Amino acid sequence: AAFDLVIRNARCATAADVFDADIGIKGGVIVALGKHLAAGQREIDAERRYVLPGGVDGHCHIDQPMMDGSVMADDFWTGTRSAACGGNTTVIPFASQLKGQGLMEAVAESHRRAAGKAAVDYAFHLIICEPTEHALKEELPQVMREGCTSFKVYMTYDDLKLDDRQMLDVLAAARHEGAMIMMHAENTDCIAWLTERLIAAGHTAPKFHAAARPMLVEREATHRAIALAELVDVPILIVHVSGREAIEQIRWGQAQGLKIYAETCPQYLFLTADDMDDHHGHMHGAKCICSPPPRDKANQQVVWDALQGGVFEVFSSDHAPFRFAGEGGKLGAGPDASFDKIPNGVPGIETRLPLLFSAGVLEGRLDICDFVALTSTNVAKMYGLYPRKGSIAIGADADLVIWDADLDIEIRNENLHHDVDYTPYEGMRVKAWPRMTILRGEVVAERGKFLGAAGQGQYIPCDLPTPAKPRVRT
Ligand code: DUC
Ligand code: ZN
Ligand code: ZN
Ligand code: ZN
Repeated sequence: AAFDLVIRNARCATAADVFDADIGIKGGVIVALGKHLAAGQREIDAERRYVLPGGVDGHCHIDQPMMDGSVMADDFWTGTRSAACGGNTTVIPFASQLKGQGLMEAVAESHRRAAGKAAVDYAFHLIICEPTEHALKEELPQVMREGCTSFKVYMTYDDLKLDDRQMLDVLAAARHEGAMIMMHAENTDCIAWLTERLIAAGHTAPKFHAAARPMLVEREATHRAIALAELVDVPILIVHVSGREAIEQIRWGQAQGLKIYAETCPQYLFLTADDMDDHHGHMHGAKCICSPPPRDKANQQVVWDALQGGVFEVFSSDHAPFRFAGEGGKLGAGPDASFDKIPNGVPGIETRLPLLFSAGVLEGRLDICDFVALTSTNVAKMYGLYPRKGSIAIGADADLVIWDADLDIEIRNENLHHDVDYTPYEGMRVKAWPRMTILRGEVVAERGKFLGAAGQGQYIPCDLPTPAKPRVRT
């Protein structure tokens, strides 16, 4: 046969175009696009369903070493199996520097954790918490040569936070080396001050997490992040943007001509602060604790508007797999744990794409090309994986998802493939779900069933990300 696999009658959608074609695949790569392609060893009839580039989840946490006693429920096997069933073919979780640890060692540790387990392709970002001169001058260039070209830095969390001076050092190193910086923007002193006062007043329930991190806290830090990036003249990406006030700052920075990229996540479109309230059951609000917190209903619309308006470059899950019950999970500090002792983050690696496809594309809020851009193409570009990932093109990896878009499915945790004991989206209905996920020409998931194997996913070193290039100024 001319091809290993031919997908017939595909309604292909990329970030730029929609076209009907057969897709010819050989050696795991797309080698032909056209009508009436010759026979393949295997043939799949897409029956004119949408066929999109596999999702690239550019922000997820899988088996990440933690310093606070919390434990991630998903390892690279369960996390990537869940990703595959949700229409993803590449994930970019975080390696994380622990205090006293070198950058090379931090990345090596994550390679060990992933080895032989991944069901989809993966790359790594690296969290930097000790930006010493040695780390930035010697080690950072070294980890970049090994394919880790994006770094996350935090303005809050005692174990991770950098002050503004350290931030400038990291930004300058990123500019020098061509790395992408992902910024967690929340004002740490405001959070600490508010948290102390809330707890002193006896306000320890999960819902007070939102009161300890109001939009102002994110707005101030977002503005500061933009100012620091401007001072150094380097692009940055502001991750998990929750709502109106941060969005206003980002729009402002973008209007100045600064390269300020932004990411948002399903929790800011589909959850609200009310989901942290106790009336959903004692401590059940802990399930929706993430930072920044979800805001109110009106704010969800502001995030939709910004998605439509081009403020956001990427849409990621921020999958943070902490179990509700058990050690290291949401209630690891006790059945009545104070909100500030509950690990932050919600799971969502499998539900990211179905939620956005359904509420975005099928309900007319996003066109299909924008969906592909936000969830795959722009992510691949942002982190140096394009054009191997993120497109349907000759020479690209045959990472493809055939979508069912005429369903009526209720999201239930028992049908998901992560190892978390809940989903914050339990009971929500979606009309779309991946019918088939294809990784480099191999079917790895079909209609909610995982068909691949641990170890099938490969490490993909990232190139220098083009969007990280400083502005050209004359
Ligand atoms: N930041 C993340 O990136 N993910 C989960 C929680 C957080 O604060
Ligand atoms: Zn963060
Ligand atoms: Zn409620
Ligand atoms: Zn995260």
